[in-house]
Amino acid sequence: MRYFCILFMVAIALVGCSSGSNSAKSEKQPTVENRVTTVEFDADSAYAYVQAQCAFGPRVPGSEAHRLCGDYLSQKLREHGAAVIEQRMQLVAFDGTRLDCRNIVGEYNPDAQRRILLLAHWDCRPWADNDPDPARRSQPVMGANDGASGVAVLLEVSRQLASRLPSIGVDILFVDAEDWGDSGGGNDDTWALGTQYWVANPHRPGYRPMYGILLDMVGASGATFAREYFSMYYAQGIVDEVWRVAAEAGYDDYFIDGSGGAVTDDHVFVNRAGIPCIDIIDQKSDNGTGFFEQWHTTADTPDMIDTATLKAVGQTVLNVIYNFK
Ligand code: AHN
Ligand code: ZN
Repeated sequence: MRYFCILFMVAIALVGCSSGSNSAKSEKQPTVENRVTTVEFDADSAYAYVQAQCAFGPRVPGSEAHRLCGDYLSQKLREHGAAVIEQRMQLVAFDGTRLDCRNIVGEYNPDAQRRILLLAHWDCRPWADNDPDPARRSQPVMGANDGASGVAVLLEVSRQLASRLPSIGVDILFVDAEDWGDSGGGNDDTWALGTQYWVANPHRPGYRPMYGILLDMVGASGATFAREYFSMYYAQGIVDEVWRVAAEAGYDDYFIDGSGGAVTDDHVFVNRAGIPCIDIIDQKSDNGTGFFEQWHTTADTPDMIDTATLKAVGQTVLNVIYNFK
């Protein structure tokens, strides 16, 4: 009798569950092929990581804010269960400045053969040379969007990885000294110095992930991620897959179908080293700079970050990781 009662209660519970979820469900039933992950990207948590970075001040290489924020990023990755490797190096900028720099890697499943690389630059540009006010152009940028947004999304991704380890290996790479480049000189190699160093000195000899995903300026309100030119040139299959996963989750207003301009960004140097790497980057064709309105100005501050944009990018990255076949 007792067994019967238990069975009866289980049956009631099951009926209750299925009818409850059915009532809110749309016509389309998920199939095994297109089921999405249950791992939820928390955009409020990501936003808090933007604020935390900006609270140090502009993370310009050589500054106290830079040093303290580097420690903070390493510590967060460790807290989130990653094995952390730091690269410390001195790099020489195009203007001759010696920069004390640090690349930070957080590894998940370090022994897995099949790996994905996720990267973002964590440094800030030392000059807001695009500021409308000439008096402010020698001040550093806060880099809430240009820098902190990509790092924040990846910190939240790392927090989720800690709670549910994926089947593949994941490496989160925070690169330094992306933004000390020469905006007038036409020399692309003055940008992405931290990534150029990492390519020449990988954190593990012979490091070969299947592909990389770079996040750059992924927090502005109304952001759109067109298919960036170098990403398509080197890694079209990855662009197609990531944009498909984004659309499947309902983020096709962000991950638009159009082709974007060519951006000299960290991914270019990763691609040149033979690792296919795409750039998820907000481009604006109606703006003189090609980027968001506050790009390389003193107005690149946390108030212009939109959690809906962080969510679109972060959830897409998580779905790519957990639905890897
Ligand atoms: C150039 O403007 C040459 N590259 C843009 C890369 C960049 C700057 N990303 C963030 N800040
Ligand atoms: Zn920049």
